[in-house]
Amino acid sequence: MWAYVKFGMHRSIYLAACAASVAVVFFISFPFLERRTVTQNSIMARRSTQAFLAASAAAATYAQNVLDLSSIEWSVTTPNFSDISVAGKIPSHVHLDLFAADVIGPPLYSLNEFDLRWIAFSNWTYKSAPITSLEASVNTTWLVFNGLDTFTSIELCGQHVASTNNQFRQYYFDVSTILNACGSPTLSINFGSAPIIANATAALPGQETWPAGVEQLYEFPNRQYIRKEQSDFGWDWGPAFAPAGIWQPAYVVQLRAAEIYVRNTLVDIYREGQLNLIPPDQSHDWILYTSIDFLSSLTAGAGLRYTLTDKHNTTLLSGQLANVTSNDTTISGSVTIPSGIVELWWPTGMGSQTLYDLTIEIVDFANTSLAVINKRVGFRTIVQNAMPISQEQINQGIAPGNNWHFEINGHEFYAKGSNLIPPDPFWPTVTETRVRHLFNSVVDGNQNMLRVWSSGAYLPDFMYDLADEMGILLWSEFEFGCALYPADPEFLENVAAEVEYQVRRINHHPSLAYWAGGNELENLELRMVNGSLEFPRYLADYEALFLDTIVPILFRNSRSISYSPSSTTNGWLDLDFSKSQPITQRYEDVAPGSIYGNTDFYNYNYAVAFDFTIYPVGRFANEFGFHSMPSLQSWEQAVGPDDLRFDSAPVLLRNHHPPPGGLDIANFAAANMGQAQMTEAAQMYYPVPNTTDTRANFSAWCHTTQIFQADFYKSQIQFYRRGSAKPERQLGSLYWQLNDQWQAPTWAGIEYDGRWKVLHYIAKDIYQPVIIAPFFQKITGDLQIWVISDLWEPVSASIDLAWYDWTGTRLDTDIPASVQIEVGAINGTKVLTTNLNSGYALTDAFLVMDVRTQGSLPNSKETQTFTHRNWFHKDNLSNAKLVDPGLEIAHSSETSKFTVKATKGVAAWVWLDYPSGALLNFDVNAFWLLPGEQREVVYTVKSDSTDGRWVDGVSVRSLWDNTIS
Ligand code: BMA
Repeated sequence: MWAYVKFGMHRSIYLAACAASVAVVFFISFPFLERRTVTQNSIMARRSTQAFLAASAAAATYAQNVLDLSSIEWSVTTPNFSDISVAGKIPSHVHLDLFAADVIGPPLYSLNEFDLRWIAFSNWTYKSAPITSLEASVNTTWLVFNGLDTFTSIELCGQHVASTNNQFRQYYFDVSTILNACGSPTLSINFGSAPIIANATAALPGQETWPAGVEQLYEFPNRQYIRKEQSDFGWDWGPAFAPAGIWQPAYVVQLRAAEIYVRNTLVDIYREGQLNLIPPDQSHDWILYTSIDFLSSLTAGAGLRYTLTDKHNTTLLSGQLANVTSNDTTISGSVTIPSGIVELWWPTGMGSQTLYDLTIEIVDFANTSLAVINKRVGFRTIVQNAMPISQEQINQGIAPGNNWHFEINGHEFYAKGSNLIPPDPFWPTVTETRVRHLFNSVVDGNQNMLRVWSSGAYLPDFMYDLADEMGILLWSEFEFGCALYPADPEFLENVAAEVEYQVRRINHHPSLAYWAGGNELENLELRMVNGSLEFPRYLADYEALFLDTIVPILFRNSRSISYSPSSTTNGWLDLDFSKSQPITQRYEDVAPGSIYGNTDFYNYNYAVAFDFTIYPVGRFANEFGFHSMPSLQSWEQAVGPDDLRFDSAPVLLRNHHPPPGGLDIANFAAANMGQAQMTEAAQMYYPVPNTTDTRANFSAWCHTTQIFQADFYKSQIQFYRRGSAKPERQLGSLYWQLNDQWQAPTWAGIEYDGRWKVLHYIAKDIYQPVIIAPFFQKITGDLQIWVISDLWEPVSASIDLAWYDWTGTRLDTDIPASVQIEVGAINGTKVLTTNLNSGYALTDAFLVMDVRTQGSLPNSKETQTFTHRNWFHKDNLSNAKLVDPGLEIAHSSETSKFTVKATKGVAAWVWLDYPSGALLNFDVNAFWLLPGEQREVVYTVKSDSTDGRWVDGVSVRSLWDNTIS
């Protein structure tokens, strides 16, 4: 049993909730509000709370006195515990500042998630030292906050300035009058407990409610009533810290007469005449539209100048923007950019990521510069095409209904990728280095699109910048998910301000691919209430928020980006651009035999995992998955050596699938269910480890759960990709989920510190441009073999097929040894169908399939050879008569390579493992070898604290090792 000690004392706390929306005073007795100092026996390195958002600060600071509030001293105190007073930081969270001051242990260690709940149930005050560098002779002084998490009451010089209640808004306040009457100004930002305020908001008279279960309850309840990162209240892959703090940069801005401060800039680049959701005419010129939000006021006659330069610093175009309009807060203008002047931006694998520097200057009537804004932009169109299937498409064999795919610069392409979750429960620890490693893995993993899942936070600009450079398309979402949301005027107004700010901030990034309103709202949430008498009201609320509020703001600001209210959807039924909200959703208005939207698929009945006949048939798969354990190396960062067991409390209770469903920290039943799904699946399909070395046994079990996960995803990805050749004309596969935000069993393919699980290697393999794949139906015994290509030109492919037994002896069967086929552009071809119910005794055999073709990547003149190997076994490997493959491994430091050889028998799921202390990836892993075959494995080291000694700890195993006791 685990040793959580619940201190018995109850405290009554007086909490002055500071949300404007909850103007009530709480008098609450809360049993969880007990403070524990958690022991720091973690080897987890402290992460610097580096100012991750410095790069996303408002771009121009021109001639004004701008004080970055991170440059002065701050203290953090709480009225709930008078003995706590520590140094505070900006940007930061209370947990991070308490950890830095040794008041608490590492939040992600062991069971600290539960032990630190007292922080979330307390109020916190960030108080500045006296601000001494302010100027007296200015016209106006402003406080600008790019992000406050979440409920604050702000005081300057002891006077109330404002209250805030939305983590995702930028707030700015004119504090000139307060400052005029203040000698030595100090700023105090009082954070109210988000869980307590969420509960109080839910209990407000007249508040919207929904049937039980509509809010998917993870840990803290009532997240849907507040505008805070939804996964801060717990999720099935993460902890619940509900952190508070000044999580993004903050400034004091002082302006003299005629000075302005730019606080946000929209740039929208689209083809002349382009409308959202409609494929534009690619021969049209570009329109570059900009709209700049500023503080203070502009004198009459202000204008806009621009310069567009390329990467060689050569100016392509410059001059005045036309159609300039301005008001008290915003100035806008546009220019036509002739089509041929600029090169297109393409996603990775489809061409180069050409970027341009755009400089915009706000000038006064005398052409004197008032502000300069720099943005890096790209020229591309990206459309989510959900147009009705045309007769021409039907004639090509495409099923009727609607399209659902993306088009880049007028070209369909196959979207390959995964879903991104917040990389850390504490965003201020998310540094550029961490994201660069992660995004490098995305590109190395043959992925071109990430879905930025919608119940985290809007990504900081530096993440979009990296995606712009690396060619990763970011399907982005507004932060709503797995619940229905209120639609009272105050809530909608709050969301409107959030949407306006975020859309304008992000829109210039060419990597921005799409906006969706929220996660699984249409396919899951609305369906959950569909039978209810209240359904019309729920639907009206849903449309008020996700159509009537969001769409006019988005479409007014951006002509370049498509939108859907829900990530998983049947798409739109009608578009009418004479209305400010043009979209009518289709919902369930579907005709039999027609195919409309995208798909989402989870099935924890592992017994049918490889039965592809139950996978959803749609135009695009935007979520699917199954969880697995992280590696031993990750677990060692998170729990003590004695806890390295599936049934230790810290390991078990970090399994949040299915979610604990509340604040009961000891929900062993739910956790056990999740563990059982993984372990039973492993047991069903593979030999499982049974050694007396408990640490090695734990490690091998963790690894085997990863093999099942990867195998299951591979089976689905092959199926979805084959859909490009089927009537569904399926054009996308984004699995759940790319990354982790702590060390725990989750759906991730990449662990918290960046280590690749088996899944990421297998996804890399099966996301190659040309693949060969088996499709076996147990019931009929039919085996089909397909070659699938997402190249934009047809190719001719050579296929080799051979059956072997586990000793590596080639079997004599009547399957052809080699076949030649043609595969169309973004299409697939069936190589053959055979039946395994008769003729073969193949229980102890497996099929090796190789494809080889020559072709070019899109927009590349270079011809290259594409090869892919796949394998198929009719029976589960748990029943296979595996033999010792006699694996040998050798290292060459000159070439940064390992050579792995099978000397005796077939090696299934060969796995190179490396020790803690370094972060690297191999170019290939989790492959198979026939006896006598060897494979060179290149490695790329991303970080190393072992002085190169990690090499000595590299080991190799295959599934056969699971059979040794
Ligand atoms: C889907 C996602 C997430 C969730 C995942 C795994 O529902 O949208 O909300 O974490 O599945 O359960």
